[in-house]
Amino acid sequence: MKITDAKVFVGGPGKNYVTLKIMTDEGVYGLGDATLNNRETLPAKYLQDYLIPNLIGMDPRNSEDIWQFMYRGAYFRGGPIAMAAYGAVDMALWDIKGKLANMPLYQLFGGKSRDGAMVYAHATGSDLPDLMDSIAHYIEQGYKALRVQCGIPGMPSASYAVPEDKGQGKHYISDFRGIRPRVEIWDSGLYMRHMPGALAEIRDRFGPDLHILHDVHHRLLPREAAEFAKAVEPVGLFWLEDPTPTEDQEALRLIRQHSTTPLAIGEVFNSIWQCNRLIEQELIDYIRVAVTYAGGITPTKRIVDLAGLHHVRTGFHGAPSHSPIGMAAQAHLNAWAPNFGIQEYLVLGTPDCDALFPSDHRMENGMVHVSDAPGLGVDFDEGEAERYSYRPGSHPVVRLTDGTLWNY
Ligand code: GCO
Ligand code: MG
Repeated sequence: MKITDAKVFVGGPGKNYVTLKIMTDEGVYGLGDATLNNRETLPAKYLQDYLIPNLIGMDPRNSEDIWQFMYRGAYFRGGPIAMAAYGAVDMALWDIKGKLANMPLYQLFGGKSRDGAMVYAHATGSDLPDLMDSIAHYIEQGYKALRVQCGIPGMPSASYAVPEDKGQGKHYISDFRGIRPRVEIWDSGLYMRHMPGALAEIRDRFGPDLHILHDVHHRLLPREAAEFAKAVEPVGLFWLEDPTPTEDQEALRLIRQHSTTPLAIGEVFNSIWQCNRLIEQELIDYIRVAVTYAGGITPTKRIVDLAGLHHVRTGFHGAPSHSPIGMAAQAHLNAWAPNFGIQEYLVLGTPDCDALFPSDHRMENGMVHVSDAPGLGVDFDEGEAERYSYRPGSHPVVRLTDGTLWNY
């Protein structure tokens, strides 16, 4: 069996999804996702210029050897762009394998460990009362877990993932006004004074059963993060996410020494080598990698297995920028993983997105139920894809009140 051709598409409804389609001489094709938010053209180029010319003629069933060829075979290997490109190839090869076996992917991993995988959505508000309304709205829809973010009184501009005005969503995932980023102003002191009390009020209002998550988005210093994690202990968070920038992993030890608040890290990691120590030393509770830019199913499954040895559970990244193809790969891992924790899930549900990526993965009452179709269980409509093309976008940049550049 041979790979005969492969194509890359960039675009989608309100997103620049990077979709790979690998064709074979037996007519079976596989789909993969290389979407790297706001850098989408780069994994696409890596696929077109370097990977696809090498893949043609290879046996698509040898997904392990092909992964090693892409990773070890590249002298300058790894990094988010290359890993997103390898990830798309790896997903597409697993898709082909599942279709050849006539089995959904979770069966190839070891079968189902659960009927539905709990997900969380993003509740957000320009201020605390606005956030309370957003939480109530999601609870009505059956969500059991919510990430909660709100505007901070006195903050010179809206902060991470928070709308400027009451009742509005916010396009913080991509700002398609162009390649030059907007600037957000950040003050850690204001945040530290407001947010623990806000989280406590949320707990009081919604009771003990709601799983409350909160994302600091890499903005605190290690000592501040330790203080924050300790202050929010009585709230009983499901997790506190990215309290500090991820490069300095010793910071997690300081936070751990001062608090039992569960910690979730890893949405920007693209390799097991970036999280193996954090996992082995049990400095985190949830690993947040995404199957797309962690290099695909093959390496992500290794991370999940390592995590399982150390009581670390999964909480795969699933920001709105993720394509239904990457989310489908995660749905299969979530159905199987003995150490599944939760899944961030915001992608499906718009008619345009469903038309581009038809699938029967189902979301009901805050749980994802994985498709039983062979392979990934998601398709790609090339006719629909013609409606879309790449639009340049950017994340905001963050500055402190004195102008110093900070972590977005
Ligand atoms: C999350 C993330 C995202 C990121 C986004 C950047 O927890 O979902 O922090 O919201 O900001 O993925 O592209
Ligand atoms: Mg996050």
